[in-house]
This record gives sequence, C-alpha cells and structure tokens, in this order.
Amino acid sequence: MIEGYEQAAVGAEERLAAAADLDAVSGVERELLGRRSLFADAKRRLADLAPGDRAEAGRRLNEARARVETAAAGARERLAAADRDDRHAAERLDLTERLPHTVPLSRGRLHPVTQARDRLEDVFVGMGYTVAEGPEVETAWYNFEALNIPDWHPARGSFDTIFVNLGEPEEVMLRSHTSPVQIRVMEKRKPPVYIVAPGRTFRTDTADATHLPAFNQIEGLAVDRNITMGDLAGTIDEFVRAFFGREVKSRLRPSYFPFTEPSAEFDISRPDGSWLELGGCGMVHPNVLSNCGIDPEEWQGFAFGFGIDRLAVMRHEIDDIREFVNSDTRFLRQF
Ligand code: FA5
Repeated sequence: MIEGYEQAAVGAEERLAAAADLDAVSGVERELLGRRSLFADAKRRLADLAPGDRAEAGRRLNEARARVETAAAGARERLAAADRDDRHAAERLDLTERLPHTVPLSRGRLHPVTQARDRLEDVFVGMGYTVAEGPEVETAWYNFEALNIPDWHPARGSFDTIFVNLGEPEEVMLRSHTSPVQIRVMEKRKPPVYIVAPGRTFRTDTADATHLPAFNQIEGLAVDRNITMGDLAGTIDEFVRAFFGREVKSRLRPSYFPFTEPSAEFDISRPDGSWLELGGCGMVHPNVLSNCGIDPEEWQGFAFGFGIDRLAVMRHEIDDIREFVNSDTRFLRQF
C-alpha cells in the first residue's frame, strides 16, 4: 500500500514540473492532497494497520505528502516568475526606438516669446553676461524706492502699477518692470557685474496692437570701472545685429528715467519706415549704486530694459502683439 502512495508522489512531482498553468497545479493538489484525495484516504486507512506498522506507514505517508506539497509550491513559483517575465516583456518601453517616418508626429513647440527670450539670453551670454532672476511680486523698495523713485515722485504714476492688497497701501505690487532685479543683484554681488534678467512684468495697460497688461522685459546691467555711454551704445548695437541678423536701423532718443542719468529710449525701424520703441536705457544713477552699497566714485554702470514681446513682434513682422496671447494654434504653429 505504502509503495503505491510513494509512486503517486513521484508521478505528481513529474506532472507538477511540467504543469503549464495554475489550473494544472490545482488539479494535482486536489487529487493528492485535498479532503477526498488519495493521501486523505490513505491516512484514514492507517487506522486499519497493525499498531507496529502504523508509525512507519504514517511517517512515509507524511513524507510523500510533503514532497507533493513542495513540488506544488515550486510549480506555482515557477509559473508566477514566467508570468512576470511575460508581462515585463509585453510592457517594455524602448526609449530609443524610432517610429518609421510614415507616422506623422505632432510635436509641440516653444511659444515665439519664449523662443525670443531664449535667443536673447544666448546673445548676452555670448557677450559674457550671466542670467539673473527676481520675483514677480515686489515691494515698493525694489520696484521704486531703491531705483530712485520716492513715493512723491511723478514717475511712479507712469508705471501704471497693479498693487496687491497686502501690508500698507501701495506697498506690495506685481512688478511693473524688471529693473528691481538690478537692485536684488547689486545688493548681493560686488562689481564687476554683467547680468541680464528676463521675466514677466505687469501694468494696468489696456491691450492694443503694441501693449499687453502682462508682458515680458529683459533687463541688462553692467557695473564696472570706467564704463561709459559709448559702451552702452556699442552693446545695444551688437545685440541688435545678433538678434535680428539683418539690416535693422536703431536709434537712441534722449529720455528720462529716475534710475539712469543720462537716459535714452531705444527704437528700431519697422519695414514701413516707422519706429517702434523697444526699451529704455542709460547710465546707472549714482543714487541707485549708493542704495546698494556700491561707491559711485569707484564704479559706473549702464542699464537697459527691453520689451521681449515687442522684440518678437519685430523679428517676425507681426502686426498685432495680441496674437501672442490668443492661443490660436494656427498662428503659433508658424514659429
Ligand atoms: C521701463 O520699464 C524701464 N524699467 C526700462 C529701463 C531699464 C530704463 C533700465 C533704463 C534702464 P518703459 O516703461 O519704457 O521702461 O518700458 C520698457 C519697454 O517695455 C518698452 O519700451 C516696451 O518695449 C515694453 N513695454 C512697456 N509696456 C508694455 C506693454 N504694456 N506691453 C508690451 N510691452 C511693453
């Protein structure tokens, strides 16, 4: 009787080793290990044996049972591992795989204003500048006072500032230009300083063909020994040529900013012969240097601030700056 069960265990081991799925494993378990199985029946029949044979038969029966249990567990583990491998193979992603060219790919692209900003950064980095950043929400100190615009100054009005309802009235605002980044940089770094700071700026301006209420500027600041207005003019000239890469006429026009002295406005020619104002510039006012702990007797600087959206308008000969914020993908796809 015992030999028969041991043979059954060997047969079960073979079937389990070859089992192709979990159903086959369960089948063998039911047949040999379940409540109505061969081994359960054998266990019941141990009672019929003579007491002297019973212990030996019980031990061998348990051994046969254990062999089948071990083989079933092994088969389950083998099938689970194979299943994992199949799943991994099916879900594998080849990130280097290239689709054949017959499938048209719809690729995203950078907004033309972002492209202009990147290009501006490249041009100035090529001239030895580094890129700086400042917050879009500013205090009156950075947006105005440190820039030599005290609260009684009429120039504050010309910035059409959007105030934030925080702290004292008119104390916190969305920055109306990128010039506060000049202060933040000079507070932290000692000259020589050569930085550009592109970023978003905000004014209560009504949108029209040349204005947006949220627009972008790029600030430039150079502080060094013996800097003159000639360096400023040369830098702007160099940048116009690098950015537009074609014959564009530019001019500096005397102007006024409290934070530069002398100050100028910078225009470039449009295809129709008219001029578009791109930005302001000038020699950094000695008060601004002093406000940042820099000795104006020892150091001089020039600064400029251009409208990036306006630069992009000029570069692509677009009639209306509002096209940039209409989110019309047919328009944006052209760039
Ligand atoms: C300023 O903002 C000064 N901070 C510029 C400056 C920097 C002068 C450093 C001297 C030294 P202004 O307000 O002129 O200046 O604005 C500069 C440029 O930002 C404008 O020439 C224009 O190109 C752009 N700009 C101004 N308002 C708008 C607007 N609403 N929409 C689009 N572009 C604008």
